[in-house]
Amino acid sequence: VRSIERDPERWLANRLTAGERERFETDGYLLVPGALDAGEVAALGGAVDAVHRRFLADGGDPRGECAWDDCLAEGGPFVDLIDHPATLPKVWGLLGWNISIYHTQLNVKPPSGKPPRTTTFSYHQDSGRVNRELETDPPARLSLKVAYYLTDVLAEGYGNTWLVPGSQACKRLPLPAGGNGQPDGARAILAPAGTAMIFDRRVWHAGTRNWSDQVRRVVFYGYGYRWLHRKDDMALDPAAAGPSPVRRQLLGAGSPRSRYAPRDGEVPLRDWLLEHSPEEAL
Ligand SMILES: O=C(O)CCC(=O)C(=O)O
Repeated sequence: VRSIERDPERWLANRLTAGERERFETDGYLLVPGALDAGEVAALGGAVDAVHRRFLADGGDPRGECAWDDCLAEGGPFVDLIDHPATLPKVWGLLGWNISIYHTQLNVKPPSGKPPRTTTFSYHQDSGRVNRELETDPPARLSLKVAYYLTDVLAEGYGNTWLVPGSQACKRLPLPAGGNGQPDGARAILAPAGTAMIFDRRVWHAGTRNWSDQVRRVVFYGYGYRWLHRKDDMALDPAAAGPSPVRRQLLGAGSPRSRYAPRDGEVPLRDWLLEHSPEEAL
């Protein structure tokens, strides 16, 4: 079994570069092309479809969006996304080591069968009440999400994520008058299957209707500080994730006090960085 402890080079090879940091800080997101190989895309696609079949069997709309929280609890190929070598080094590069997963979601958008519309999409910053209850302006970053694209989204109209680059500094987003058209600077994310998109929770973004004839499948993994309360039940049996201490950290292991005031040896990712990439262990 692959693990960061056994095979550190696979993770070290993908550390955040200065250019990637600058792009993330400027735009509020970062694309990681080829994060998943074809085998991973196929395995995850199959696992997503299995959940989608349950959604349909429970009366879900075959043309509607299926947004299924805590997909990590399904186990199988979702487990390897906890600490994926293509993305985890970017996540710790951006947030540091005192992190864990707070939320996962799989998202299936079948062809809606509807004609395209020019109505303004539903832009939001992630984390609901956080945006009202944090009084700072600009808002605090706190968390980010990694979106893994499991189908090609190569043009507009395919149920793309839309976002406004640079808007992570904004408490409010000016919207076009009359509810028509998209805000200044908004763009559709285009990505072949296997791409990961890492985005700041504060960047204003929107899910959109799928007007194409192809299903869109995406899986989201959210990472935040260990002192944040998680959003999901996170029902995965930790034993199913194997013995990796870093994985266990990312699943939420550790004492409540260690989330705020970790002592030496209490945060496995910090210990790992101290050994392998000490400048990132600060
Ligand atoms: O489905 C999408 O592309 C966007 C989802 C979204 O709005 C979110 O993750 O908060």
